[in-house]
Amino acid sequence: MKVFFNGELVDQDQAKVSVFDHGLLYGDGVFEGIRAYNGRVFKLREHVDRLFFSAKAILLTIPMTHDQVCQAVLDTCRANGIRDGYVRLVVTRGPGTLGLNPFKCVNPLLFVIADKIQLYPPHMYEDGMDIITVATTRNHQNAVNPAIKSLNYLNNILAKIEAVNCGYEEAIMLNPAGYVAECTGDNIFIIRGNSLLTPPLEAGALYGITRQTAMDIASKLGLSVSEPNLTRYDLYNADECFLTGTAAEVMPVVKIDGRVIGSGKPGPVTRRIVEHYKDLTTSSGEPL
Ligand code: PXG
Repeated sequence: MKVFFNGELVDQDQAKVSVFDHGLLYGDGVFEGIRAYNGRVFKLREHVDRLFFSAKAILLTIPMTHDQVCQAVLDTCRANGIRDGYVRLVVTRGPGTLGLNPFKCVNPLLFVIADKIQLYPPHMYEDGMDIITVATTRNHQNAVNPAIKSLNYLNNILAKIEAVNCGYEEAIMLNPAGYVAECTGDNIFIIRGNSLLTPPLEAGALYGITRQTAMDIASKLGLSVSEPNLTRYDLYNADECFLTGTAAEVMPVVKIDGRVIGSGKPGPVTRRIVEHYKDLTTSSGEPL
């Protein structure tokens, strides 16, 4: 496998990160997870935009232009013959001293891995997922703002541990005010009548690329789309529920905290959104 590393494509065993890299020592860096479908990289510009916004928020200078980063993603996919796959794009603060000060790191590191991913068992896309709310709250926006897709994912990992320990694949995280924020690696949506609802970004949701795509699809289908604060009561009493993420795609949810959602099967509106999402992923994107 070829990895784009420090400006060039190298063999994977040449792609080695220093133990002094602050990405490793402190989780100081940002990343993106991007998908390729049918020989096209889906929503590449949107992902690279978000990478630059995350980097700006942590005062990290990406050592390449926006266009160069897009090109590096395409080159890495091509070098590995990827037509359907998953890209991990990472920028770390780079090697520095054994101290927090990021200004002592002078060479940020950018690398791109193009590989495969299977996040959830395939039957869950048919049967729907059963999820729970966990005790770990989403980071406060004045701590590590959840809008930053940083290498510091411990907040989400702690929630994931709770979910997996209880036998679940995914968990709902509330924000410090008690409203629904999102899941550990996915955004959350409910359908109520003709309305699609999802927590606002300020509730602690990541600006998900799939989230935006689902909202666009729902508008085209004639649903009213809004972003109100949601409580668990709203989730329990929804007609339908689903999760979105680049890796997860659109995942129906049929049970939350033991409460059956709607009919207990993936709902008709969710199924239509899934179909439209599949059409979009296979017909749009930057060609490889
Ligand atoms: N919320 C969080 C916290 C995420 O990390 C999403 C929502 C969905 O965003 P997109 O833009 O992908 O629609 C994410 C992204 C994994 C994994 O291995 C998950 C994500 C990214 C990379 C890896 O579970 N989720």
